[in-house]
Amino acid sequence: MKIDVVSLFPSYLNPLNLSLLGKAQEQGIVQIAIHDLRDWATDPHRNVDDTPYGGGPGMVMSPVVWGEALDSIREQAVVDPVLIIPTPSGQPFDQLLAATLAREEHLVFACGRYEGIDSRVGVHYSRDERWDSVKEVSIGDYVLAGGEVAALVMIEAITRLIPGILGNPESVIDDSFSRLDCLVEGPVFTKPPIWRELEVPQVLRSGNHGLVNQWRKDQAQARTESFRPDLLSDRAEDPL
Ligand code: 6GU
Repeated sequence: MKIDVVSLFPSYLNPLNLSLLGKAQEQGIVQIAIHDLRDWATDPHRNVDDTPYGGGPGMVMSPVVWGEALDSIREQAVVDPVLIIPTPSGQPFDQLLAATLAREEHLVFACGRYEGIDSRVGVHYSRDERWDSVKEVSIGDYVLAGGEVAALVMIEAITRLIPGILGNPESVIDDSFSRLDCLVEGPVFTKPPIWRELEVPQVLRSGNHGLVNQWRKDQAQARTESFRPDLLSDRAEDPL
């Protein structure tokens, strides 16, 4: 998978070279390129934003600069990329969307700052048949200062679903939100069996796999009921 990220603060994306993703890049499973949006600014001050039409606070990022950046990335591409625009007003990012995007060959993240990117950018590229699709995506109900951290979150969630990236493919299947029953996961324990007077539940040390599985299901159900009742009412389908 090829991933391009365009940002005014390229060093925000440095963590992509660490850990699992760093290894995946060395192995050639994923190729990540970070681009500085300002490289495509053409005016003498290399501005990338301007005041909003209709008034109001803050600045809006220029469609002209974004157009140059995204066209030039498309020129280098070998397949039609998916354009992802992180924004708190987008569709919710969830495990189903992560799994869908994990099957794509080329993703381009356009990270906005300030009050966001001129809305015509998304409209233009969704009409451009040289792009597979455009998705405006939010990672949750809160506002970040820019799209960079949201892109990091999405890239981590997406790439760990690519075959060959995780050491143990089974650990993907068992994660919260990816199981058949769409529950969050229950508690986990390791040695020692007693730590600061807290004991690991006896059933987990019983060696009875049937009892262990039933206990884990019950725990997952209880935890979901208390923290995420919305997951139980939606009956969301299995993403994998
Ligand atoms: Cl994708 N971007 C920003 N700036 N804030 C957010 C977000 C994205 N998702 C939640 N809050």
